[in-house]
Amino acid sequence: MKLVIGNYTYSSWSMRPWLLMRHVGVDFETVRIPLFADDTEAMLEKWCPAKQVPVLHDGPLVLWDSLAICEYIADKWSDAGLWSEAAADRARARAMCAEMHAGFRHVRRKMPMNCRRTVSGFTPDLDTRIEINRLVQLFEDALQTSGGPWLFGSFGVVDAMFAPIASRLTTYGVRVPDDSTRWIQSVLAHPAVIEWYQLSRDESEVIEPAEIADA
Ligand SMILES: N[C@@H](CCC(=O)N[C@@H](CS)C(=O)NCC(=O)O)C(=O)O
Repeated sequence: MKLVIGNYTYSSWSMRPWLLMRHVGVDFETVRIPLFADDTEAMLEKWCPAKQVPVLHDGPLVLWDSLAICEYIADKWSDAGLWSEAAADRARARAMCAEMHAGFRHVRRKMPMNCRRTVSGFTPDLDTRIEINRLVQLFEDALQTSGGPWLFGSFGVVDAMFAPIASRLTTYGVRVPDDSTRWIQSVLAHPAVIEWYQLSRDESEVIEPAEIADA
């Protein structure tokens, strides 16, 4: 299998399936396409039908969307328990993933993922604050129902889908309630996340729009 991704530092959609695949122990090769570089267009043309990352190549199968890749891994490694056993929990986790996949556009635009640094003095604007509050509500509800340490008890697709949010909240120094803080700490301590951050630190590309200035 080959997983085509963007920059470790900035590509939050790439991070999600990559973490899940590392977590499960899938044997795969990473193809990295640095975004906004001279050869990005040609590389996307070669590997990515929708000209976006991530893309999974598994033999003849080409899957061009982060959530679809996570679903495929959860199906193929069904023993890994990447979705909750109980139908109601599974449905709630899927609703959270769908909300993440389709929403939080202010958080995504104004708090770009940046695994290489922290930003001091960041103050979210009102739209971003409203979305952060919604994220916290989702985390607190899931964690209080499951008892943690992961959103639905054990690590699953939903934790991988929200892992870049844990990264962003840390980068921008956003304070959240205790249960959410503990979940963020668990995400940052996950071996796959530690490896991703190390690979990010090894990168040298800088994408200026994703570099928010300290206040
Ligand atoms: N819905 C897609 C979104 C993927 C996406 O927006 N990827 C960004 C990088 S994180 C990208 O490929 N940008 C390059 C471009 O649009 O030219 C998914 O979830 O996989």
